[in-house]
Amino acid sequence: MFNDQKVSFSGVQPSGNLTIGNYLGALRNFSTYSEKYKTFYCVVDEHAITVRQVPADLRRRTYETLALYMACGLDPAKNTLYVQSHVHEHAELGWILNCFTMFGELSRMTQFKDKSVKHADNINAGLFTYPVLMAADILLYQTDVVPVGVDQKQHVEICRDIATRFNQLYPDTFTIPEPVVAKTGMKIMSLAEPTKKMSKSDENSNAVVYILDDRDTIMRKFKRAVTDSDSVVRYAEGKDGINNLMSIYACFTGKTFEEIEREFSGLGYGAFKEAVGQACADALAPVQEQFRTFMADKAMLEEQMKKGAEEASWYARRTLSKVQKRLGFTQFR
Ligand code: AQP
Repeated sequence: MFNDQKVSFSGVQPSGNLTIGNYLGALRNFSTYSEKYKTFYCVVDEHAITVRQVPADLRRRTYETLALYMACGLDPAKNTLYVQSHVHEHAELGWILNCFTMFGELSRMTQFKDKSVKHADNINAGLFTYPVLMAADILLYQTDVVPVGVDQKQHVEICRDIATRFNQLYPDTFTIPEPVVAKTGMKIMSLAEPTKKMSKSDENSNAVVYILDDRDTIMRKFKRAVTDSDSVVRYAEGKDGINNLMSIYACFTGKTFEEIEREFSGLGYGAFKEAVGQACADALAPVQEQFRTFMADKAMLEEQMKKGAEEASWYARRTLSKVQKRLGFTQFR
C-alpha cells in the first residue's frame, strides 16, 4: 500500500520468447488490476542473467517483453512499465534482504533445485539468491498483490517470510504481499511432456507455444501434442496431455471442462486438437498485431522505458531510504 492505494507488482524475465504459459498464467491477468491498483510491471532482466544469456538476445527480448506488456493491454498511462536494471534500488534492497534470508530456506526452493539440474555447469550464487532479489522487487513498492503462475507462489511465500522477519525487527517497514494465482492457466504444461511446466527456455520448441508463433505453427504444435491411447476428451487422472489441452482450451474460450467434454463427445482427439489450435491462434492474433505495431517504434519503447524507470524510482527510493534509516545507515541530503 502506497499513500492509501493498493499496489500490484509482477515481472517477467526476458530469458526467452514468451510462451502461452507466461501469457495465461501471468501477462493477460496483469491488466485486471490497472483500474483499482497502483500497478508496477517490470521486465526482470537482472533475474534473466542467473542463466547465461547472449547479450544481443537479452537486449532484443527486453524491448519485446515491454512491447508484449503493452500488446496485452497494459497502457503505460495507467501502469508503470519498466526494466529492472534501470532502477538500481532493486539490487540494493536485494543485498540488504540477503542479510535477512536464511541459507536453509533458500535451499528448499524448488525452482533452484530444478534449475541446478538443468544448468549443472553454472550453479551460480545468483541462481540461489534469485528469490531474495524477487522479494526486493516486490517489497520496494509496498506491494499488496502479486499476480503469478502457480510455479512462482513459493517465491512470493518466501518474500512474505523475509518481510515479516524484517518487520519484527524494524516494525512497519514493508507491506506483506499476497500471491494471486488465476483460477485457470495457473500452470500450463509442455505439449511434449505434459507432466513438466511449459517453459520459454525449453530446448524443444515443439513442446512450447510461443505468444508470437504464427497460426500454422500453432496448429502444427497442437496437432503433435502428446495425448494418450484413449480417445475420449475428458478431464481425468492419468490423462495429463488431454488435461493440459483442456485447460488451455478453457483459458482461451472461457468454457468449463463439462462444456468441453460435451462439445467433443464422440469426436476424438483430432477435432479437439484442431479446435484448441484455432482458439489459441484467434486469441493471440490481436496481441501479435499490436506487438508488431509497438516493436516498429523503438523510440516510443525507449521513451516508455525512461518514463517507467523514473516513476518506479520515485517509489523505490522512498522504501529503500526508509529501510536504510531503520538499519542505521547514515544519510545526508
Ligand atoms: N507454464 C506456465 N504456466 C503458467 N504460468 C507460467 N509462468 C511461467 N510459465 C508458466 C508465469 O509467467 C510469469 C513470468 O515467468 P518468469 O519469466 O519470471 O519465469 P518462469 O516462471 O521461470 O518462466 P519460464 O517460462 O519457465 O522461464 P524460464 O524458462 O526462463 O525459467 C510468472 O508469473 C510465472 O509464474
